[in-house]
Amino acid sequence: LAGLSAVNVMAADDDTITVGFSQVGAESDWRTANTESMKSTFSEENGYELIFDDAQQKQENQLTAIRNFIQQEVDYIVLAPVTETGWDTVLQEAKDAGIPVIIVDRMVDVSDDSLYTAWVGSNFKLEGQKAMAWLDAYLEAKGRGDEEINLVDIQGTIGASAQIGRTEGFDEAVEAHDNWTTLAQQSGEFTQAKGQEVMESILKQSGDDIDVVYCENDNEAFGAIDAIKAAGYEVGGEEGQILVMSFDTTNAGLTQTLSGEITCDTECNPLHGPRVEEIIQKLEAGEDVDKQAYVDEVAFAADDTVTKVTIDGTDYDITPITQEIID
Ligand code: GYE
Repeated sequence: LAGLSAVNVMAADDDTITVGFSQVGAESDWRTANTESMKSTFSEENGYELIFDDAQQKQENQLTAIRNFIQQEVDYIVLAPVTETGWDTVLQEAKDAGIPVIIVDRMVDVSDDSLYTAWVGSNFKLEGQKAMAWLDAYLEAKGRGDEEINLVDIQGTIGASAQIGRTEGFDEAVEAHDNWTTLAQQSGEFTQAKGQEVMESILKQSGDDIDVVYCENDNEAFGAIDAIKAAGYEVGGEEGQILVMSFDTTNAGLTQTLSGEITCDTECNPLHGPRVEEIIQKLEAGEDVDKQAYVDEVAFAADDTVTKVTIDGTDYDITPITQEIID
């Protein structure tokens, strides 16, 4: 019996898949949910050993983490890259070591696509386009379609796919409207503290002129809303108020949408653990995997003024938020 159980233990050990995960940091609620999804998926009881590294939003820390994973001869490297560029050398090292790399969430911009095996994440540009199409339809429905509208963009971490795509969606929509003007465009680094700080300084310069604040994630929106209220302005979707938009649809973000402080919150799904696991299981079985896979996402609004937008011929629902959806 003793011998048998020893064999069983050995067999279990051999089956264990070691995954090194280089995570961006813990800058936002979205990120926390993403980390939890990865940790609960790649658990011991599911047959994995997860080596988790938090890079504190610094690429140099991610480079070190990946090199450590290579040295530890992990079976798979999973990378949530802070920015898009600067990965060629280290990914070549992983490739030379024969370790498959799966990119998750944000994208990498590499000269040679064979430097990673697969990517899964969101279409950040489409998120931005949906949000701005909602704004366009919303202002139109409120009879403000021809009014001069002044916008502020609190950007994410500069160079991150989530920032690049959402900023592109914003810029293109502003360019398409003669009566829309960008008053300020500055990074809030995807954090509440920086979102608040940036908003405070923009309010000092041009508080009375701001119509819309486009925050590139929920945590920035929380900080911006605090700053707006502290400066004596009202947030909301009516004329005379500052309309706040956001991304991520975290619990707290949707709660602020329900209260009307965020007027539109566009979804960005953080639950990538099972998606990455599916890729790994397919690779284990010798099956092909998609090189790139986008997650389907929706958007929520404080009310039902606009319930649908159309982008490049495709319709997207905008759902009025309710407490049941948050629960
Ligand atoms: O929107 C933000 C987080 O890359 C999609 O990173 C992610 C973004 C997310 O800090 O909250």
